[in-house]
Amino acid sequence: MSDKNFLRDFPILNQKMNGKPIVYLDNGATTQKPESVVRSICGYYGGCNANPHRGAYQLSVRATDIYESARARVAQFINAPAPASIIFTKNATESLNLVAYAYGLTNVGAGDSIVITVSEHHSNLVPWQRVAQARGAALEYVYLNPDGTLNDADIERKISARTKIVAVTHVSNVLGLKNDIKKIADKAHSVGAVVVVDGAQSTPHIPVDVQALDADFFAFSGHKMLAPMGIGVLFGRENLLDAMPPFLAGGDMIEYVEEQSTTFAELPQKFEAGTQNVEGAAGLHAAIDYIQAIGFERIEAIERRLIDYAIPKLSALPFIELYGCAPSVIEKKTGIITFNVKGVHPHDVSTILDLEGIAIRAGHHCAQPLMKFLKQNATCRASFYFYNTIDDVDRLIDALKKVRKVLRLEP
Ligand code: C6P
Repeated sequence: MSDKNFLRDFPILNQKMNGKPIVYLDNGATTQKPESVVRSICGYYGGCNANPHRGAYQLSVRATDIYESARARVAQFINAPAPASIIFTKNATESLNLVAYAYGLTNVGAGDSIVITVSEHHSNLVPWQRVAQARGAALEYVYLNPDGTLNDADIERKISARTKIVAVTHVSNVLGLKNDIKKIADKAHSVGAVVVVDGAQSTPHIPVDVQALDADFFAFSGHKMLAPMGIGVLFGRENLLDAMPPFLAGGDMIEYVEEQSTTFAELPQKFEAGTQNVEGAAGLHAAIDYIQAIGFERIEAIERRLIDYAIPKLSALPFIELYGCAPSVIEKKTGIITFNVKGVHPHDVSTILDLEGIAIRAGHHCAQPLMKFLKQNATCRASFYFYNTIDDVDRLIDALKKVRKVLRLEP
């Protein structure tokens, strides 16, 4: 299948914006959905909709089967040891909050430390600030080398006997660089800490094996990997999840309720209070089927080809500043390129590119401490997925050449 052929499955990408064929380069924010995913949602509502786990009638049994088979598919996709270790949430943010509140508040005390990196998305930062503040613990940051990679000496320094939790992103949503999770997990485990991995930007792009990574918790969102919005995943080691108190309380997460006390359901129901997003689970199942039919080898090769083509072209433009794109880090890079146009605010760049039909993200990318570390208020970000093409990169480059001219900074 040539790159172009994917577009048949994504009708949204075949339309025009401002009279020009759309070039969608904001896949780090959310990806587009193939028709098979849209069909899976319609199929669920057209033939199987009912409240799962509650009815003894056929439709409810069907809804339960769809929901639970999606869970089994997710477990297989990330090589989790059992479906019971997969908790459905609404997104990576909720998954990370679940760990912070249910594990963090219970296991972190005064004088302990939580270690995160300065490149975390706010979803893997603010919850830990809140836990640290609530418990009188220290929140310590691992900083970066000038090329954007994590500083190994700082990892060694910061993870200490006081550390109870190390929370780290698998791939930065700004720099697009992969972190060596196994190495960090080894260090964390050597001091008895658990490792929480934010997989929001890795799971769609590279194969994830939570056992090989030795992750204690691993969070991601469906919508960044072709699935609908509103479905997310938390993987947790069963012994840790078993020992944790529930996060949300209500229907379907209980075993028995007395007037003054409650016993809780087994995993995974203990962490899934209230009516769940069955349509989202069906869509996530279809999304995984689609991704696995392509294969990560192919997805990675396509993104690498785009990056290898785009970075030298961007570097050759004297008015472009790139972040996290040095030759020394290219091997660690996924399909995210972050840059600025000298003298132009990223929001203006994005608006001018939009006039050319090109969608990129501009702003702080929910990573303000990283922006500060990079000494930038904001940046532009082009993020690719397998359906992007070399033509898309050419359109981006051509449009960027116009930006400073439109603003009369250049003749
Ligand atoms: N980053 C981006 O444009 P949610 O919103 O819960 O699905 O994902 C949160 C999240 C957590 N971690 C990382 C590394 C992320 O990139 C994101 C979402 C989007 O970069 C929206 S801010």
